[in-house]
Amino acid sequence: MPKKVLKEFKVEYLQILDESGSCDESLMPKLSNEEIRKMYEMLVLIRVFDQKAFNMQRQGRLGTYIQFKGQEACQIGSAAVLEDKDWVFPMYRNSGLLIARKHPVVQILQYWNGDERGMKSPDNVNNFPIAIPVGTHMIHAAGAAWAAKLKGAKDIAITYFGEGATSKGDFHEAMNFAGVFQTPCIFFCENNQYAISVPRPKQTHSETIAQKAIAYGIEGIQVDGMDIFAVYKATKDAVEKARAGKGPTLIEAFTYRMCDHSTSDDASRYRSKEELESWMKKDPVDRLEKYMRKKGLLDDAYKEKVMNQSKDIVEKAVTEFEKISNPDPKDMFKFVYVEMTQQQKEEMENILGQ
Ligand SMILES: Cc1ncc(C[n+]2csc(CCOP(=O)(O)OP(=O)(O)O)c2C)c(N)n1
Repeated sequence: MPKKVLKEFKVEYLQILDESGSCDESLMPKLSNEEIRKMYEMLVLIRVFDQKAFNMQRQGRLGTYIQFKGQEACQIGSAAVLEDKDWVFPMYRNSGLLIARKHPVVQILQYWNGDERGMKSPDNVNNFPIAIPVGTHMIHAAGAAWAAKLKGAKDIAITYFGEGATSKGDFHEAMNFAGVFQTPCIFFCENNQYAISVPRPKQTHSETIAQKAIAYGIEGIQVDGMDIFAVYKATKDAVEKARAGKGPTLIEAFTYRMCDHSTSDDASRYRSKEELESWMKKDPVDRLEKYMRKKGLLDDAYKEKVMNQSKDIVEKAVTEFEKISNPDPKDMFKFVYVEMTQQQKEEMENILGQ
């Protein structure tokens, strides 16, 4: 007996700007030249920061660091849509996103040097601290979005995570909750193809991450994560929908980590040089640059100016960081609760000998 088709689904893909820097004008979001320049300046700034932080870790000047090279368009393109009061729940690979969200560069360095004070969000900007545990912050975002809805506020929540995190229960719980309660929550997956050394096909049998939304009655879309205009447009659509009370969206940004997983990793042990090189051709910063050259928005002098101003911002932050970076190890114990427990006192004594 032929089976009846109950329902059919599709997964949409969005690319606006291709590798050669040509853009599909019919899909292009409304952006002024000034807004495009601002995006470019942010892309360069966070790339310069990323490289500097990595170098500092290698020089023994920073405890640890998680690079995001290759994923800049995901972070800058989506942040460009958000308002300060929106609730942002980032992951460890989101230092670039935080910079775009007005988080002082000096504090980000402090944080990666083990000083938790670095994660104090600037006043009037609703950034949560980055989540080091994989995926746990997705449920916080679903809850914050629900709170905004109950309060009748127009704020939305957005959470960022890797494709590996979608194998965790937290992802499914958060998505289910957001779907059932139609919370204004955006799930932004930076699918960089690897969860440390585990490639995406070993992480999930789904062909896309976007299709996982279907199971929860949520809209899902895959975008070219190296294309800042596609990321911007998909996030803008999702944010407008959420603010209008029309529920959550899952955005899968198809991207690549052009660096090691962390400063304790060596990606050359599990990825080929050829694979990396093929993704380098899609580089999000080069791509926007090509587009801007074609449109007369960028020339060599402007490019150099942006590079110099980025280096200047980062170097100033490094100098300031090195002046103030002297956390007292006792703080780890002293600031967990208002008063230290007996156990903490003993731990402090055992570890620090006082
Ligand atoms: C709850 C938890 N389990 C395991 C880890 C160790 N760990 C750190 S990163 C990572 C892989 C995550 O991959 P993905 O979610 O794809 O994000 P990506 O690092 O690629 O950006 C794992 C397993 C952790 N930090 N937290």
